[in-house]
Amino acid sequence: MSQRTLVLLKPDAVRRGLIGEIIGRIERKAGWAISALELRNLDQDTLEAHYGEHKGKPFYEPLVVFMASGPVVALVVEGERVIEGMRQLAGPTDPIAAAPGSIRGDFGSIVRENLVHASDSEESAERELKIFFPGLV
Ligand code: RTP
Ligand code: MG
Repeated sequence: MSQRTLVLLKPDAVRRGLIGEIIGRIERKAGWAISALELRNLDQDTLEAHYGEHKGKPFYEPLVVFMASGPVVALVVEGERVIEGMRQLAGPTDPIAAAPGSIRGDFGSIVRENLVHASDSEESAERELKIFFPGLV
């Protein structure tokens, strides 16, 4: 089942020079392809639309400040079961709980600065892709 998902390399990943490392892992996955890619700074409206589900939670404000602290790389990745697969590649939200071999498990230790975002369901992917790549057909 071919799907599309939104991946963000968060500002910590860009600052730490991990763009190539992370994109390399995505590229090496058989049957997946990157179909859009852009380095950009996220404005408040985009962040509110993207992380609106977390508004009101204690981590929301610092999360938005962090996500606006530098450029992110936004990617569309498509391929076989890519939504579930990208979540597996990223690992759980808390990098200390993430297994070595996953992106968060290999490179992270802080819950907020956990390197990557990946859509968590088909509905989220559809919603998020419209926010970041509205021209996508
Ligand atoms: P994401 O949406 O970024 O792919 O991450 P996720 O699904 O694994 O985690 P989610 O619950 O959606 O949380 C979104 C992001 O908020 C930050 N966070 N900080 N307790 C905390 O300080 C806390 N909890 C979450 C993380 O950057 C998380 O990825
Ligand atoms: Mg999430």
